[in-house]
Amino acid sequence: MTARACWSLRTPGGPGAIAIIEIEGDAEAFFASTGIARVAVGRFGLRDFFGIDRGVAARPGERTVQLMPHAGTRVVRAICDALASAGVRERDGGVSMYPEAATALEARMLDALARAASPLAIDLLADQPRRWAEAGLADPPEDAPAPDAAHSGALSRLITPPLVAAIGPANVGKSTLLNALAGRSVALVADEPGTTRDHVGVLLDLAGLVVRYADCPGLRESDNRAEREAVEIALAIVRSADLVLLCGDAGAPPPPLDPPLSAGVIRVALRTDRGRPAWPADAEVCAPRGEGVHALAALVRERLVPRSAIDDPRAWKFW
Ligand SMILES: Nc1nc2c(ncn2[C@@H]2O[C@H](COP(=O)(O)OP(=O)(O)OP(=O)(O)O)[C@@H](O)[C@H]2O)c(=O)[nH]1
Ligand SMILES: [Mg+2]
Repeated sequence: MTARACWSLRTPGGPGAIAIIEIEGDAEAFFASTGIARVAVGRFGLRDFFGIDRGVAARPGERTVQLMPHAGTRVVRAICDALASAGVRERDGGVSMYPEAATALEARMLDALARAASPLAIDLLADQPRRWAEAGLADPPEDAPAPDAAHSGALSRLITPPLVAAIGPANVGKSTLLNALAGRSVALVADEPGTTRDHVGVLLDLAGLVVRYADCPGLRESDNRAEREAVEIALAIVRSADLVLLCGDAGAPPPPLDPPLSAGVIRVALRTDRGRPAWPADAEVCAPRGEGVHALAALVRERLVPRSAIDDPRAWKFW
């Protein structure tokens, strides 16, 4: 199915007890295509919604079905996504988890605001209805071209945190760096190669950009199977990262990454209290003293979401 049924959310978005998702159209085709067990006209019953949640399904009319799942935003969103996958489309123009929104663009903006991870996103998103109106598109269609095409990808990182992976030889201070960036102790530190066995993943606010940060085990030869596997996992994380911090002791160069990465790389010289690096580092840090930590955070933000994108006054395609 189909354009033969469409859904709309009857209850306000945001967490609550029960949401009502109303489907209008060919109800029999709706049950057949979604796998939700049929409800007869005028009846209701407990139903499974795509394995996501169980709730009441009601059939107040021949062509109307109401699904009443738990109203946590994630549950509602997952069910709406599953409806979309089953071919049930959102009702044109108005369906919204945000009934207070005057336009579909405003609803999209409120939805992005609810999901946005980075503080930097808030003002930018809130300003979007004004910017789109200025561009002559007060309510742009879903497939409207992005006025700032060059920047949309970077700015989207303000909504969905990008992955930053720190990697390098063992015992050079990678976990100490993470603790300094986090401003608290999140990773174990010890003067012993192989201290980080499994990667440590945390959400970090780096100069206003929230990133998923993975502190990886040190790269080193080992007879230990678990340690070798930890290094394999670390390399897989690095391959999927948006940005890699290739860390090395200021007194010894970091290893070249082989194969070369598609992601950007920042070469970070650590433990600079023991001397200046003899290799071209992009950042020099002495984490226990806090030296170079803010500058590194700012460099990460600049590489992932450049200031030129943040300051671009044009409308941003954030959906
Ligand atoms: N002198 C000095 N020592 C540091 C500095 N940063 C970290 N260390 C010390 O270096 C040792 C190793 O630090 P870790 O942060 O555990 O190093 P790592 O790279 O995470 O090590 P693995 O997890 O084994 O790969 C610890 O004894 C730290 O206290 C620094 O800037 N200067
Ligand atoms: Mg470590």
